[in-house]
Amino acid sequence: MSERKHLIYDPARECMSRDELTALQNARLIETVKREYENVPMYRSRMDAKGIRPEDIHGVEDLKHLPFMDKRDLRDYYPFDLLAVPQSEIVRIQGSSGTTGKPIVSGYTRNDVDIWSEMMARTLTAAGCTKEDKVQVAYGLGLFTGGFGAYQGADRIGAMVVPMSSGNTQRQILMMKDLGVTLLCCTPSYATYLGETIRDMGLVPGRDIKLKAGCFGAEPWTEEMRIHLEELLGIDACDIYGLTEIAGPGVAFACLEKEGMHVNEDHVIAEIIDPVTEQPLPYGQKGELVFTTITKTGMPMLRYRTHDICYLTDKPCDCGRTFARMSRITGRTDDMLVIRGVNVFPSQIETVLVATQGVAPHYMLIVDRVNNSDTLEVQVEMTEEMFSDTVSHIEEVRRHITEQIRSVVGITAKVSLMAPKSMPRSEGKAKRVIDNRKL
Ligand code: DLL
Repeated sequence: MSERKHLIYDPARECMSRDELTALQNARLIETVKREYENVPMYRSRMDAKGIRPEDIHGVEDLKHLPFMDKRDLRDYYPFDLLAVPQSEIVRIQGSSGTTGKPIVSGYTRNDVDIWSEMMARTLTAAGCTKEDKVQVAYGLGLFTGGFGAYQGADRIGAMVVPMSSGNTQRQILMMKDLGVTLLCCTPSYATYLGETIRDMGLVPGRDIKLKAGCFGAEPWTEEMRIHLEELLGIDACDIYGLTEIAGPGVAFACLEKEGMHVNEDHVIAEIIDPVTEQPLPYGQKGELVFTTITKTGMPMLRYRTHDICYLTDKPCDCGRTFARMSRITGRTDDMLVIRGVNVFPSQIETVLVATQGVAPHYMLIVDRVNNSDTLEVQVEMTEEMFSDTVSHIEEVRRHITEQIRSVVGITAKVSLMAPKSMPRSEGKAKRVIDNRKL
């Protein structure tokens, strides 16, 4: 990894001084607010209602005065009423089913596709990608931004792109092997599935499979899962983050230091707010991530509430980039389960499961309400070795997981150990929770 470790796509930008960066952000923010106010009636009326005029915004310091935007706005003004340009300027539509069902779409101008490609080129380079690499895109290519984002970034670098889209797992592996693919882009849950299938096919990473790195994201995953994937595939696994409304993948990316994700701060301004009081929180404090785009022209987003929970840090990174970093996402404000009054994030359970010997990282949380009381069942798959172990050892593992969950989360869950390969596999964003209380 050493020769690839500190590759930087655009050092002039990614390593600029914080003062230069702030000056750039200030100028771009002022311009964005002005354009948004002039061209988007919804945002103009929202600013008017708060008594704010574009002239009141002098830079990042004034961001806190601006009204928020949220996924609801994309639904209420669906599909085109948040465009700041005529529809004829839009060259791409990308969409997302979102985590709560109804679709949302975002329109991108040529400029927006360009900056998104640049952000993804930075992202892949940070994982060690050069034009010598062969990049397999196993994110879905379609309305979902994952596939196109990865394709555009690799294309910008000049790497050899293998645009597989998601699914067709055996064929993915055949191409990976025959073409000597070196970098894989997909969700972490699909990477797990691919890794297991590679082994089931009798192939050995490092010998038959030449992967050296993966850019995984689009769904929450834990540090424990990263370590598991690195061992399974013999690679460096980098977290990448993004959302359709802002630009798709590449809004933030891990470098090979793997300590948080650098936010592309020359294109977006990140804030953390307290989700209840809506007040900005300082670096280091966990809260809801909010983005303001400062170069996007099609559908700019001002103080867009992501509902993702993390913290920001401006501590210098050994890679030399000066962009602040966001931590791994630990959950969403809307996927927090409240079970018998206790707040539970699926990621807490994942941490316990992935760290347990004898179970595979395939799990499902089933929440229900029985006799007026919430119940949580954690279904997790056993490994083949565990499955053929003694009944008493299996029971010991089950008790261990129950204990760990109680100590980490604070509630007693029913733990069900499932037969190997019995749980559904994900080719895209994994569904980990079934909350029957919502039915
Ligand atoms: O998932 C964009 C993407 C594609 C990111 C490929 C990374 C890789 P959406 O479908 O609009 O866009 O979903 C955005 O996914 O608000 C987070 O809740 C979640 N998410 C994205 N990346 C991560 C990540 C894409 N690295 C929503 N860790 C976001 C945790 C993530 N959650």
